[in-house]
Amino acid sequence: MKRTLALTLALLFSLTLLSGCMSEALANILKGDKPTADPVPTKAPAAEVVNPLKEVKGPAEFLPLGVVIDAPAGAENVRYSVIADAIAEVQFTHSGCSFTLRAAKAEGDISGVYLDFVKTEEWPFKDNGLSASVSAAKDGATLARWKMNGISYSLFTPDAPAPAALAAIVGAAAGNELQPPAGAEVPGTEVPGGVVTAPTFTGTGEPLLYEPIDFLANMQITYDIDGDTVVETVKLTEYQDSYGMDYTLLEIVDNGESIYFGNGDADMPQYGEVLCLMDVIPGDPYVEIVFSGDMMSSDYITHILRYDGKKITPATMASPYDGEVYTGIFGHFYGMGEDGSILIDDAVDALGSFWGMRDFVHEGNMRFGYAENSTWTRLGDYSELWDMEYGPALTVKLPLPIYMSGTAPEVLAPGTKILVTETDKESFVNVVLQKGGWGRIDLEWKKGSYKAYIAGLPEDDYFEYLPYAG
Ligand SMILES: [Ca+2]
Ligand SMILES: [Ca+2]
Repeated sequence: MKRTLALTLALLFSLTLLSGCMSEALANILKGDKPTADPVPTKAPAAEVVNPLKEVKGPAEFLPLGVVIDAPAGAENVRYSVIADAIAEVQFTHSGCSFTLRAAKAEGDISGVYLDFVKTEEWPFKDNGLSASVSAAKDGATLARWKMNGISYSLFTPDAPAPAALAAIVGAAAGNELQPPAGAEVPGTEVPGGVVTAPTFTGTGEPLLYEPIDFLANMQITYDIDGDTVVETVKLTEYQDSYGMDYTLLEIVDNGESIYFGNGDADMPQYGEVLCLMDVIPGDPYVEIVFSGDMMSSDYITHILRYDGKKITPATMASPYDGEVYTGIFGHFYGMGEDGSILIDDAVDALGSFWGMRDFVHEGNMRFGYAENSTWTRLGDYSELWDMEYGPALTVKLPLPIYMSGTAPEVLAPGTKILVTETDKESFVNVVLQKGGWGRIDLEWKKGSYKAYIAGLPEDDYFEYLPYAG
């Protein structure tokens, strides 16, 4: 719970990013507009003003961006930022130079550095056939850029680093030794440690697919998904029936034979919003297929499918509402956390509706469930949302029992404004108060009802308006 909370409090998600589109701010940065920590004020509603550069607490907060970077061991003055909700940035000093390390799931130059470089060299990585492009300016300022697994990286220093130091830091960030050109002092085997790098399969040498292989654009991919060294083709077909309704069907073609998923055996998205291969369940020879999208009007479903060479086994989940086991996980697939949990975002009903994210874990046999102590945590910035007419903030109408800071019993007076930030959907919501502080409100959900009771009274009795969606 703590991790997800910390992770989400600091992030201003835009749903365009969730669906994989580049945010305008990011697009501008890639075009050459420098991010600024001090955005020009606009007349747009306060909630829409997004500061593109946001300092965050640590590398865990980069996970929603799908990147994993950190400063190397021995680094000092380490600072973490997220730019335009898309680029992870770590600033640090090392070996007498200041460095800025960036990573993003994006094409092009993410460095934000616009200098006239006098020379550019390709420095090869030792083991993967890739290289980093290293450019130096007249005064020694140096920029290294490389790309791995669909992620662009840059490392910039305005100082003049020793080639060995630069190679060691790039190598540490990339998880692969970098070889400076002949003549430069070759770094020892001692690469700075303490750097988090993408885990790798020990068996086949293939990267572990926490990083998804996205094939939504083509809706088709050829890959060995069952680990038998022969490739399969995975295809998504979108079609309309004679009434104009949209449907989807997944097909795996293995050795000339087709096997289907979605023809009546599961709720399916009307079209794909996430379609990728990803090793959601590690430790087996299979690469799972993740297919997620909207079934109809913001009812999302996520299918995680495993093909073992004979049959497709879909992920299931027991509904927290009625205990029934359903095929698929209700909610939109956001990605995976570094601990191997999967992140699902969805509309959550708890004293009104909000868009939240929660950790799920694989419990075995393709059954998924909430991670222990996880909660649905509101996504988005809510610091300016207190005075809108129909929520999301709630105005207390009846004296409301609450546990301030989770433990101190108190009663909130009518007129108090609160905002739901978190819920387990079982027994409580956490709220922040406009006047400051946070508290926990005990709720009871009766079976089959999306509305809850507080101290025996229906939730509606306590508030002037509850902003439920749909
Ligand atoms: Ca195969
Ligand atoms: Ca697997």
